[in-house]
Amino acid sequence: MDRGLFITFEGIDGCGKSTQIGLLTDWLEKRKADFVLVREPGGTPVGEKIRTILLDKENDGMSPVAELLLFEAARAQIVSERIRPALCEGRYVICDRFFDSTYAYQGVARNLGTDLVNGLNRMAAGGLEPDLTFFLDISVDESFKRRRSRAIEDDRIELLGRDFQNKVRGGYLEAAKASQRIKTVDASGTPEEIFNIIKGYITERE
Ligand code: T5A
Repeated sequence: MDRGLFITFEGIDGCGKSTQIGLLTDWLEKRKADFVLVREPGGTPVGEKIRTILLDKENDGMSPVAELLLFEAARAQIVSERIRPALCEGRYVICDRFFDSTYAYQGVARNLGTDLVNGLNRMAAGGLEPDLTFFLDISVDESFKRRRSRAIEDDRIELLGRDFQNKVRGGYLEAAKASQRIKTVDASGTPEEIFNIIKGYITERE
């Protein structure tokens, strides 16, 4: 392979991405693999400022188009500043959310249109695509149960509620149907069961 492996994690809010990313980075560390871990929105000084604006529940009057463009702006920055350089150095890049989030949240759930979002995604990512994407699929009921078990307050997007999360899930299912890159993983099991499936896909791809 002439560049590192680019792996992204996706799913509705509270699906268990952070938990799986923690297991993956522990596994990569044990294998002494060289990796970079980033998140979207965020991952750069500019991107983290944009993240604060996007998730602040005081900003409940933000227009859906402004929201879309802010996610894309943060993405353009992280791709040029962190992701592309790391991949060119042959490192693994693990990214907590990437452009499939914009497809599902803004393109489908916000109803801004998937063609428009696909075009902006390509522009912001400069044509870069993940090698492997894990869509951690759980029901909205289960995600709400998991979110209640955390001791943190809901952010602006989490406050949009169950119907919104159901639409997001529909967007992911639609994206996964159309792409070989996206692996739908049943995320209702234990963290270890889920990680075994993920590890299998990565080993197969290396
Ligand atoms: N967004 C993002 C857009 O709208 N468009 C975009 O383009 C992008 C990039 C970002 C928000 O922005 C939106 C999507 C989001 O709303 P985020 O930081 O990614 O925010 O927010 P979340 O997806 O909500 O991430 P969280 O960190 O809150 O949740 P995780 O990482 O999915 O879940 P995790 O691992 O923290 O687990 C949640 C709880 O469940 C437990 C954990 O211990 C924890 O308590 N848990 C399990 N319990 C039982 N069984 C398992 N297998 C479990 N796995 C985890």
